[in-house]
Amino acid sequence: MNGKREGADAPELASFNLEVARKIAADTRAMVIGPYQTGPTRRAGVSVPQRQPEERFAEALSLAHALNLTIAASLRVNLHDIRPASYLGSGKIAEITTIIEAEEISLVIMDCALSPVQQRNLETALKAKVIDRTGLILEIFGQRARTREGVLQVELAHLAYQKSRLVRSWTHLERQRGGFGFLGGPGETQIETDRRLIQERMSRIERDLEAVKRTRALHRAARREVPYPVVALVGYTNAGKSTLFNRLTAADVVAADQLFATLDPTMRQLRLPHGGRVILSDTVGFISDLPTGLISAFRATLEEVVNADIILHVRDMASPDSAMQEADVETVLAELGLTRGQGPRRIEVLNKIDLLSEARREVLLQMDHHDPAVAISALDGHGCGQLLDRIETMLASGYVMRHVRLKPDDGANLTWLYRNADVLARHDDADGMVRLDVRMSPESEARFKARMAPG
Ligand SMILES: Nc1nc2c(ncn2[C@@H]2O[C@H](COP(=O)(O)OP(=O)(O)O)[C@@H](O)[C@H]2O)c(=O)[nH]1
Ligand SMILES: [Mg+2]
Repeated sequence: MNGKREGADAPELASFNLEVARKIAADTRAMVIGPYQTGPTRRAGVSVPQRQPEERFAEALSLAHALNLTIAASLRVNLHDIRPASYLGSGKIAEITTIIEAEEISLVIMDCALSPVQQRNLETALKAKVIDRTGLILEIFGQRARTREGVLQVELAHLAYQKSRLVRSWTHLERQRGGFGFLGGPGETQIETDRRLIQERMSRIERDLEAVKRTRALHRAARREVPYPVVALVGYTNAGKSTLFNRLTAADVVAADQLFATLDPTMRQLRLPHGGRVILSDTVGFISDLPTGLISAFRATLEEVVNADIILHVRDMASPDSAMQEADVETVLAELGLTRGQGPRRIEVLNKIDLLSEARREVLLQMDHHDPAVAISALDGHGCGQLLDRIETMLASGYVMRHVRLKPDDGANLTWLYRNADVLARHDDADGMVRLDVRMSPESEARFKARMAPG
C-alpha cells in the first residue's frame, strides 16, 4: 500500500520536457482560478500590502492567454484560509467541478503556489490537470525561449522546481509513516533516484551554460539574421503588449515572404507610414512577484530585447500600480545592461488612455517622460498612427555614411549590407575587393561592427 501512495507522490521525471511544454495546444480548454486571501499577508515577518485582487487576477488571465489556451472559464475565490490538503475547501471544489464538467475543461490554472500534495489532490478531485503559478510561468518561458541559453536556463529552472517538489513529497512521506521514513522502501528509492537524476541533469545543464556563456561573443556575431530593424515590446504583463502587437500588424498582412515563414508567431513584419519596414517583437512581459527561482530564466527570454533597435515600453496607465510597474521594468532593463542611454533607444507608450478622463490624459502628456512618449489605446487604435510615425522618425534620425571594403569571398556580409543598409555606390576592384558607400542607421552600424569583429 505504501508503494502505491509513493508512486503517486513522486512526480515522474519524464513529465518535464520542453517539447511537451511547447505542445500545449490552442484547443486546450482551460480554467483560471484566482484563489486570493483577503487582507495584508506577512512575508518574511513583514506585513506587506497585497496587490489588488482584480489586478492579480487580470495578470493571471493575461499570462494564461500568453500560452494560447482557450480560456473557457475563470473564477476568483476569496479565501479565508488555505486547506493544507487541497488548498480550496470542499464546497468550492464541488462548484469548480460542475464548471469543469459543463465546459469540458482539461487544464486548471491556480494562481497561487501549490504543494505537490495539494496539486495531486486537486487533480484527483477535479479530474483535470492542475498547474500552479510557477508551473504556468515555466510553461510560458518554455514556449518563448529562443536562444540556446534561454532554453537551458528555462530547463534549469524547471528542474529546480521539480527537485524542490520531490523534497517536499519526501517530507510528506515521512509524515505519512509516522516518522519511520528513514527505514527506507521502494518509494524512497524511487525519489532518491529521481533526485539524483535531476541533480545530474542540472549539473550537465550548468556546464553547458558555462560553455554557452564563454562563447557568447561568437553567438552575438552569429545572432539571428533579420533583414529589418527590430522593435521590441516590453512592459508588464497585462499592459497591452499583445493587443498592440496584433493591432499594429493586423492591418499589414502582406503575403509572407519565405523569410518570415520561419519567424515565430511573436515576431511579425510591420510596414511604417512611409514604407519602411520593421520586425515587431512581442515579449513575455514582466511578471509581478516572479518566483525567485525563475529570474535567470526570465532574463534569458529577454535576450531579443537586448538586440533590438528600438524598445517600446508599454505602460498600463489605468492601473493603480502603474508607477511601481515602471520602476520594476527600469530595474530589469538596467540589469540587462540597458540603462537609459545605453543600448536600444526607447519610446514610452502610455496605453489604455480610453479608460482615462480627458483631464487625466492632458496631465499625462504634460508630465516629464524620460523618453519620447505617445499616448495610445491599443484597444480602439487611438494614437497608434502617431506611434508608427515616432518609430519611423527615430529610425531615420542619425543615419551614418560609411565606406566599406569587403574581401572577394565575403558574400555573406555583402548580402547583409544590401539588406540592412542603403548601398549608394559599389566598385569592384580588379583584385576582387568590393568597395561600397553605404548609409545605415546607428543600430545597423553597431550590428555590422559586431559581425566584422574578430572571433
Ligand atoms: N481598455 C483598454 N484595454 C486594453 C487596452 N490594451 C489592452 N487592453 C486589455 O488589457 C488586457 C491585457 O492585454 P494584453 O495585450 O494581453 O497585455 P500583455 O500581457 O501586455 O500582452 C486585455 O484584456 C486587453 O483587452 C487599451 O488600450 N484599453
Ligand atoms: Mg502578451
